[in-house]
Amino acid sequence: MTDGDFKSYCLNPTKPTFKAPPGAVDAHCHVFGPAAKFPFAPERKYTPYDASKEDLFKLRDFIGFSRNVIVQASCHGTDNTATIDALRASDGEARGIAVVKPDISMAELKDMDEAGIRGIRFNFLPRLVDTSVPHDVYLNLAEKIEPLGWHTVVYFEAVSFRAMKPFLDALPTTIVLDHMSVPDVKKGIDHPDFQDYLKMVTENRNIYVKVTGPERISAKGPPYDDVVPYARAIVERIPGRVLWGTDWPHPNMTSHMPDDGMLVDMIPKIAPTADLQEKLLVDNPLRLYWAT
Ligand code: 0GY
Repeated sequence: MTDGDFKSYCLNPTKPTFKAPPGAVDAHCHVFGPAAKFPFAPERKYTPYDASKEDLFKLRDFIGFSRNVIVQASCHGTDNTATIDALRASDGEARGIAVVKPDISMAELKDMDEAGIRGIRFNFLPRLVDTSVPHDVYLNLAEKIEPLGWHTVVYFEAVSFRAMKPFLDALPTTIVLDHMSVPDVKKGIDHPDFQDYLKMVTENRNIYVKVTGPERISAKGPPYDDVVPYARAIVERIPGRVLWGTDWPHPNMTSHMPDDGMLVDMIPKIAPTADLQEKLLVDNPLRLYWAT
């Protein structure tokens, strides 16, 4: 287990100059703890600082957004109580993504649905989780949650793209890819690795992509200009299947801590027209998370 180098998220973010359209959704963020009430998982690979639902909702208002999608992160394992506690406190303005055990019952899934969970996350990063679990285990889980109208959120990095593709092709649900699957920005957008990825997300109409996580993808650091062409290429190629989020409170960052206001000000660079912004921030997340 490692402790990150940061003791908190950015406490004094810049007020963004970009004005998000009414109803905008931050579709990738987390809550952590407070550990005294919601202990972290014993098998976790890092220990984040506490990041409360109150502070998440404060940030949402500060950056001019209306809603959140709270994603269960590996440090809370399969105990989704902190995520669900935040959903229940959100007055319907938050939905969630859970991480569940393979033997979870339909009754438990229905309780989660009632609380606002709308999907489950499969994490394939060796630095975060045990990646020896066979893909069939995840396929069975996806089949289990499909009748609820839920989707699967899949987190892997570009280096595993070719190994992951048959799994993505086999998933029966809508699929959301975290952090645009972390492209290697040193290769350039014309490299076959990114072009093949772009082709897959264009052709597989089950797939949505989160154009998030520039702080994890950039080789140069803020203001993450080296990530913009990747996000923009995806937004322009599949405008009806992209999502945006802050990734607050940026767990497990060791190089620097991003300014969430500055991340919001990247939006017009990656979605340059009002129409693209409306799809990215409102239409697409509402269709995926608030249709029921
Ligand atoms: C993220 C990214 C990270 C952490 C997790 O599940 C997690 O612990 O997703 C990461 O370290 O890349 O989505 O915030």
